[in-house]
Amino acid sequence: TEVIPHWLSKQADLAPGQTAIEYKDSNSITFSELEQKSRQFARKLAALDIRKGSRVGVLSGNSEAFVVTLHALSYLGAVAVLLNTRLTEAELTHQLKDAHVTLLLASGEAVDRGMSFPVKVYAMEEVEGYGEKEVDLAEEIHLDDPFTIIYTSGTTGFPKGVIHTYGNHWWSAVSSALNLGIDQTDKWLMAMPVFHVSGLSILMKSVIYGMPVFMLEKFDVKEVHQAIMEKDVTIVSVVTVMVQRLLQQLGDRKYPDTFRCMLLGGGPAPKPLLREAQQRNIPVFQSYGLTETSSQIVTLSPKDTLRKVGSAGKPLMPAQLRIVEKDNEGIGEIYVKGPMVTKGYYNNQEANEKAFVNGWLSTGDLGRLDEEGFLYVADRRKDLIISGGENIYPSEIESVLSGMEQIREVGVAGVEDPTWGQVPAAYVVKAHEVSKEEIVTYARNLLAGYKIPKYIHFISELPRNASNKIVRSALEDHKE
Ligand code: S0N
Ligand code: AMP
Ligand code: MG
Ligand code: MG
Ligand code: MG
Repeated sequence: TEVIPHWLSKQADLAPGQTAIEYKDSNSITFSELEQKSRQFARKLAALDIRKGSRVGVLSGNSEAFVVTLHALSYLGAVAVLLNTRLTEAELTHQLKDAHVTLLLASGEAVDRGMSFPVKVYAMEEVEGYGEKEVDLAEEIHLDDPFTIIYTSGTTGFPKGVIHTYGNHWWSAVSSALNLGIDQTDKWLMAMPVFHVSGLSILMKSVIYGMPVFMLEKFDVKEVHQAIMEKDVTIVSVVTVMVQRLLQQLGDRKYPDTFRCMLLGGGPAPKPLLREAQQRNIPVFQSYGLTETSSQIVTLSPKDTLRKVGSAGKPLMPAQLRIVEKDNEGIGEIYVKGPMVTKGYYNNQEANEKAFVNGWLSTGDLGRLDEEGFLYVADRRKDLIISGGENIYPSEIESVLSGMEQIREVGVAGVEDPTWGQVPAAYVVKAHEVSKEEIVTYARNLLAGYKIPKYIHFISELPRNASNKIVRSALEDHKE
């Protein structure tokens, strides 16, 4: 397996005084400081018996403590299981158990939510005060070793843990650089959550390129706007709803010429929005990627936006893409292959057997390639709802709501929403009297806020096909 020097130690050697992370209050930390803190924190974590191969849950929003924790785990060879802070206790517990997590590191804020978990929980801030244990820290990175696990939902069953090796992150960062280029003045704004690859991949690019990241705790439109206008940010990653908010915030003004890339991913983007951005000279790079591809794997550059509006572009240099089982319009399932693509889901042989065919990953997404090889993702998946960049599978909401005694059966489908793109609507067949409020209250305990159905309709029966499966596309027409 390929071996490289530990990337943070290397960066601390190559560019010790370079800024690694900058914050909105103008404070910052260099690669050399980040390396020292991370190594120190690694020795504190070693005292908690974290070692090579340990799977450690990390529940935190964007913060320096998160970045230090992540690198500290890499110095120990441990695997970081990154948890979405919007999830409920029930959802998190499932992921902790599925990933065989032995210990959870949580931000103070997450600890304050008072949830109880099946593993021991340590506040990251608290570990800060612990003593250090003398252990050997990794000097090298083996690219085939697993580094992170991020859960992503599937069409059926529970979410699956996507394993990213160091090599996946390495190749993702390199592929992106071969496309966007690296400029000595680059500063990447991170308002995307660290627990999605959209955010995590920015941290990986930072340490691999030696590039500063301007880190915000979360997406706040005023703060992001101000950072682009005044803080010499050159690149920002966004989802569609963020572009909408940013355009509104921008008003008649213009971004600085040094701002060179707004990397848009995580779901479809309405064509009028893309055209507006183009007209206003905003350098939007539309992209296609999945948690499984460690960040974007297909990207469209702004020079092609007008000609190819709605396309996600072409696969990055080391990536391949093909469309399988095309219909008469050329639309079929998107398969991808490349060194940034995960080698598999954690402890899930069934999902792995389904997802991989001769080294290709079947994405479950539908799309077509035009005559020049540009990808158009088709808007036809009825089993997946993307709300503000968060994925929601109807089956997950259906199985939770069916657990309610008053509900006989339930179907869930996405409906269009001007803010979030799509939101879930539930179509409920009652067994006993129940109100919409009671259903929402029940769901709140078990499902993240963005998964709570925005609409609930009571109907007398669900539309089903000949094989008795719910026809989700017919639910909206079945409303009474
Ligand atoms: C859009 C965000 C920021 C909205 O959150 P906001 O405004 O901060 O809300 P809160 O104040 O926290 O909550 C207020 C209420 O709003 C509800 N809510 C929050 N988010 C959503 C949502 N998405 N849908 C519906 N409702 C939402 C809350 O629940 C709360 O209501 P109550 O109190 O009733 O619960 C936030 O949603 C956000 O950060 N979204 C982005 C998530 C993301 O990163 N998605 C991308 C995942 N995909 C990937 O990582 C692969 C693709 C990829 O790598 C990529 C993607 C994009 C860009 C670049 C790349 C890349 O290639 O690198
Ligand atoms: P996740 O793995 O949770 O990050 O979600 C990835 C999913 O987002 C993909 O499987 C697609 O369904 C969707 N997606 C990503 N990029 C695009 C795009 N450009 N157009 C439409 N859907 C997209
Ligand atoms: Mg997914
Ligand atoms: Mg969210
Ligand atoms: Mg029931």
